[in-house]
Amino acid sequence: MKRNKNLSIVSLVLLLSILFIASSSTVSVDARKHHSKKTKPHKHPKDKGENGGSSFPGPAPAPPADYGPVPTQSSIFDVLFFGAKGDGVSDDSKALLAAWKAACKIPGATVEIPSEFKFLINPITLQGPCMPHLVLQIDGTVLAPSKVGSWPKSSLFQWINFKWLHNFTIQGSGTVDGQGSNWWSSTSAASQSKHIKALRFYSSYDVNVRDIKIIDSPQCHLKFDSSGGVKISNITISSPADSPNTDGIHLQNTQDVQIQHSNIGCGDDCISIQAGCTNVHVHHINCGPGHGISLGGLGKDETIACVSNIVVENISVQNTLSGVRIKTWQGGRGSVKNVTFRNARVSDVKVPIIIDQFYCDKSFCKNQTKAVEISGVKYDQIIGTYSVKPFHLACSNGVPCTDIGLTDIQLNPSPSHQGFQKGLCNNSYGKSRAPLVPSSIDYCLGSGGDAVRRISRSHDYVC
Ligand SMILES: *[C@@H]1O[C@H](CO)[C@@H](O)[C@H](O)[C@H]1NC(C)=O
Ligand SMILES: *[C@@H]1O[C@H](CO)[C@@H](O)[C@H](O)[C@H]1NC(C)=O
Ligand SMILES: *[C@@H]1O[C@H](CO)[C@@H](O)[C@H](O)[C@H]1NC(C)=O
Ligand SMILES: *[C@@H]1O[C@H](CO)[C@@H](O)[C@H](O)[C@H]1NC(C)=O
Ligand SMILES: *[C@@H]1O[C@H](CO)[C@@H](O)[C@H](O)[C@H]1NC(C)=O
Ligand SMILES: CC(=O)N[C@H]1CO[C@H](CO)[C@@H](O)[C@@H]1O
Repeated sequence: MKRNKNLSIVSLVLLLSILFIASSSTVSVDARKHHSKKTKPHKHPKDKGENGGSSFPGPAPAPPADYGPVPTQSSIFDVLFFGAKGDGVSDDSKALLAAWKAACKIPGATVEIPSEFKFLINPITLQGPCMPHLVLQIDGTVLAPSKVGSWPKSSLFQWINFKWLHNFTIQGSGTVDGQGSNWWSSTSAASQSKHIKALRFYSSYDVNVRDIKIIDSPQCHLKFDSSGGVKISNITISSPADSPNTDGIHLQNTQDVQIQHSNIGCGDDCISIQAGCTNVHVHHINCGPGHGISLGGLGKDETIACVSNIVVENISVQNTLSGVRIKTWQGGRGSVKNVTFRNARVSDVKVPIIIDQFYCDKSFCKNQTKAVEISGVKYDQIIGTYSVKPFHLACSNGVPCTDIGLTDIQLNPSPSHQGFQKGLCNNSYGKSRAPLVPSSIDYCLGSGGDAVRRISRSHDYVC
C-alpha cells in the first residue's frame, strides 16, 4: 500500500512537470516568434540556440546595488586610457571624469591614478550614486591649479568634490597636492574666502580614506559634510605651520567616524569637529604643527550646535597652539556632551587643555548670556609640556561647564620657553583625581555642578 502511494505521487509529479515544461516552452516559443517580428531576438550568453528545445527566461534583471561580495575580476579604469597626459601641465580633469563615469557603473571598479605621473586637475565633482566597492586608487600625484586666478569663480568652495557616494574607498601611495602657496600669500578676495577644501565629501556614507598624502591645500585638506560611516587611516596631511586657515580634517554634521594612525601637521586645526557630529573616535594621531584637536568653534551667529560622544585617545601633539580644545561662541545654543580626551602626550604645546566659551576671532565680541552648554568632558592622562599655560577652562557664568573630569594630568613648563602663566578655571564644575601637576588643578573645579546645571539650563533647543 505504502509503496503504491509513493509511486503514484512520483508519477503525478512527473506528469505535472512534463505538462509544465510543455506548456511553458510553447508559450516561450510563441512569445519569441511574436517578439522577432518587430526586433531581433535579444542575445543572451546562456541561450542554447535554435534547436535547444527547452526554454529560458529572459536576461536576469541587473542585480540591485546591494553590498554583495566583491567581484573576483576587478575592473581597472586607468586615467591614462581615458586621455590623461600625466605631465603635470595639461588639464587632465576630463580624463579623470570620464574614467570616473565609466567605473561608477561597474561594481568593484577601480579608478587608477598611476604612479610616476602628475595629473593636473581643475575643480571637479566626482559624484555618485555609484555601484558598490568603487575605489579611487591614487598612486601618482594629483595637482591642483597653482594660480589663484585659474580657479573658476564658481568653484571657490572645493577642489575635488565627492558627492552622494556610498561604500567608496580612496587609497594608494600617491599624493594629493593642493599647491596652496599662492593662496596663503595672496591678499585677493578669492584667497580670503575661507571655504576651500582640497578633498570634500558631501552626503556620502561608508567611505574609507587611507594611505594617501594630502599636502599644501589652499585651506582645509579633507572635509566631510553631512556624511556618515567614515574611516580615515594611515594618511599624512601636511602644510607649513604659517599657512593660514589650513585645517587638516574637518568634520561637520557627520556621524560614526574613525580617524586613526595618521600624521597631521598644518597651519590650523589638525582635526576640527563641528556642529552635528556624533560618535567620532580619534586615536593614534600625531598632530603638529597647527592648532591641535578642536571641537568647534560652535554656536557662531547664535546657531544651535550639538556635538556628542567624542573619544580622542592615544594621540601625540607637538608644537601647537592647543592640545585638546573645545571652543564655543557667545550667544550660541545647543550642547557638547560626553567627550573623552584620554592619553594625550603633549610637547611644547602653548595651552594643552582649553575650554573657551568666549571664542572670538576678532578683537571684540559682544558678551552674551546664552552659550553652548558643555558637560561630561573627561580628561585622563594628559601628559607633557606647555609653553604658555597648562590649562584654560573659561566657562560662562550663565551656562557653566559641568561634569568635567580631570584625572592624571601632568603638565610641566617646557624647558625651551619662559614667562609662563597660571592655569585658569572659571565656572567649571566636576571632579579631579591625582596625579595632578601643577597641583593647582586640584582646586580648579568647583563641586555642586549639578545644582548649577539645573539652574542654568534653558532648554530652548533640541539636540
Ligand atoms: C563596502 O561594503 C562591503 C560589504 O558590506 C564592506 O565589506 C566594505 O567594507 C564596504 N566598504 C566601505 C568603504 O565601506
Ligand atoms: C600606510 O601607507 C603607506 C603608503 O602611503 C603604505 O606603504 C603602508 O603600507 C601603509 N600602512 C598600512 C599599515 O597600511
Ligand atoms: C559616550 O560616548 C561613548 C563613545 O562614543 C559611547 O560609547 C557611550 O555610549 C556614550 N555614553 C552615553 C551616556 O551616551
Ligand atoms: C589606547 O591605548 C590604550 C592603552 O595603551 C589601549 O588600552 C587602548 O586600546 C588604545 N585605544 C585604541 C583605540 O587603540
Ligand atoms: C574669569 O573670571 C574672572 C573673575 O570673575 C574674570 O575677571 C575673568 O575675566 C574670567 N576670565 C575668563 C577668561 O573668562
Ligand atoms: C569681549 C568681552 O567682553 N568678553 C568678556 C565676557 O565675559 C567674560 C567673563 O566674565 C570675560 O572673560 C570676557 O573677557
